[in-house]
Amino acid sequence: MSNQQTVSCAIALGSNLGESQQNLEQAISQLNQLPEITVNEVSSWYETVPVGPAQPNYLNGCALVATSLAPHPLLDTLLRIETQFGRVRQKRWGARTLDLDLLLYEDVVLDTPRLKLPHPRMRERAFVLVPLGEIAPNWVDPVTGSAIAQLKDTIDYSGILQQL
Ligand code: A4P
Ligand code: MG
Repeated sequence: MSNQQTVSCAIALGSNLGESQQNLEQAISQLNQLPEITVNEVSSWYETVPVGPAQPNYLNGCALVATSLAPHPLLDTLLRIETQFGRVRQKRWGARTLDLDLLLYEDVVLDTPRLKLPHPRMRERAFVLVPLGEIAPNWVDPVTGSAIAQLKDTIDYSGILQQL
């Protein structure tokens, strides 16, 4: 990625089907192998209670990356990697081998049919804010003006079962 302008992004990872920890770790290494993406930080993995319909517990985590990709091409890259892991979209909020969500792209605020930034549900979710708070506590959410560490203080942590 030398000589290219890069931006900082936060990505959420989740899996509750198959070998979840292996899926998450392989997804990180696939991201890092792309010339347009460098993974700079990865949180711990957390076992979490599913939000939404009954399904197996999740493993969740977050990563900070530098990328030369614009927001939509970055989303396309994340969706492509999900598909490589055999993810089949059945129902919304259903079980999945790999979910990669784009949480933050610098301080960009975007509301398009395919991509919303920051991720619209990140502020209410312990399975996002706990791992993100580990690696980016001072990142300010451009919508609320609150740092991740502050947002983290406003939520219920009971869905976080253990830190691996
Ligand atoms: N999309 C729009 N904005 C974004 C963004 N910032 N990042 C669009 C990623 N995608 C974004 O996503 C549906 C579409 O959202 C994408 O095609 C993209 O164009 P999806 O991954 O197919 O569907 P989904 O993940 O089932 O739905 P959604 O609404 O993204 O669900 P969430 O909010 O991601 O929740 N419980 C625990 N404990 N841990 C989890 O990780 N995840 C979910 C899914 C539910 N419960 C969970 C967990
Ligand atoms: Mg998703």
